[in-house]
Amino acid sequence: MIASLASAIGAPIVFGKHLPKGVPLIGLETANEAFPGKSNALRVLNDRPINIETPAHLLNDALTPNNYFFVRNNGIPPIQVDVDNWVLEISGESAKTIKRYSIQDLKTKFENVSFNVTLECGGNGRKEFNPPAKGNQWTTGAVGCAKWTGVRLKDVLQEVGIKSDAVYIGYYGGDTHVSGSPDKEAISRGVPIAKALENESLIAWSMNDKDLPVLNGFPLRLVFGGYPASCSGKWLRKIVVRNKVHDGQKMKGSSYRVPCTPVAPGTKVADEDMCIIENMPVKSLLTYPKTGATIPLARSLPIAGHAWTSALEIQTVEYSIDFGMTWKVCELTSSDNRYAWQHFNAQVHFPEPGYYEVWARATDSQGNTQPMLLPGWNPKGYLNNACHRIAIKVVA
Ligand SMILES: Nc1nc2c(c(=O)[nH]1)N[C@H]1C(S)=C(S)[C@@H](COP(=O)(O)O)O[C@H]1N2
Ligand SMILES: [Mo]
Repeated sequence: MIASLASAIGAPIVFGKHLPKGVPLIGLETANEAFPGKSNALRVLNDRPINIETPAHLLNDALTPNNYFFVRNNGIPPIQVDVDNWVLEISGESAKTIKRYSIQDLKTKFENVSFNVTLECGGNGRKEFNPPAKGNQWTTGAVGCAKWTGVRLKDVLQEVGIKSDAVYIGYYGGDTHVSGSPDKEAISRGVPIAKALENESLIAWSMNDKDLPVLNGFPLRLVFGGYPASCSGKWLRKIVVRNKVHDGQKMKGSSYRVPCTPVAPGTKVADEDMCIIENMPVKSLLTYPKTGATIPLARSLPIAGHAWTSALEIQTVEYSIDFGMTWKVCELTSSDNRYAWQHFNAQVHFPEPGYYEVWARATDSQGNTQPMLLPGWNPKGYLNNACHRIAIKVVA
């Protein structure tokens, strides 16, 4: 009994023999019945549609475990998925033919590849904007980095053939609109054709060497690094090659768009002055320690986290303990591949007992860096890449 608990918890239970019979361990995360495959340590923002985020300290792993990966649903996921009979159709006015593939076809006809790719919702950090924006009030947890395995979208598009007038691809998924209406998509977005043809753009069936979790798109999804995760269609059923910017659900109006030129907070912006978000900004997250940690003055504090960008790679990560007056450089790992997050760490010394904040700031290979407190306000609260802050108390 104790042995099986120890293996579930991932550590020996040192005084296990004294644990009263029938008493559950509070450190053991039980399966979450409402959200299959997801840890009950995640934070639920909405349960219809399901939107759940990951507390920063649970993102400390190099690759985000499937049960910790955030979920952003716009609609209701398909209830029963018949993997063997799942069909992906490739069509659209700029496709040379219409082709249909089973998952087995994809696995056998095209080179299977894996990339570690960070996915971040365009609305991550929305909670900090003022005046506030409607929508899920994400704090910092609508991000994760997983190993995705599948086939390159470009290989599949090449076999289908794309016409010279192709400018965009759009996706359709197997989820349904919250209203239950069968002829309304929950979401149907896409990317410019150049993005679709990138080496790391995938049609994936696996996350961290396991099937995709039901809530993350099982059995098939798109994965585009560096773009808002809304482009990475889940429960993927159809890809259309378009001769114009895809006009599916949540491509138009103010969805996943920001003002084409900066505006003052609270400004009303006409739809035609809103531009589609493409590359996501450089960002970082402190995943160790958990905010609120207390340490003795005599010790230095190890800090750790990840940084990511849509550029080639992260160049430096720095930290500050004096509200941004001075910065010190962290150690930084190199990138596994483009769009994988990189890990940083440092040993922090505090001069005297008291309250501190550790702030982290990343700079990428294009010289882009993070704003200390907030980037420009926008009506829908997208693209908040402000420095992440954690609170630390140092005691004598
Ligand atoms: N079919 C479908 N694909 C979708 C969505 C959706 O609701 N339905 N949500 C999108 C949005 S807005 C985001 S941020 C990502 C979230 O991916 P995740 O839930 O796997 O973390 O999926 C995208 N793909
Ligand atoms: Mo999103």
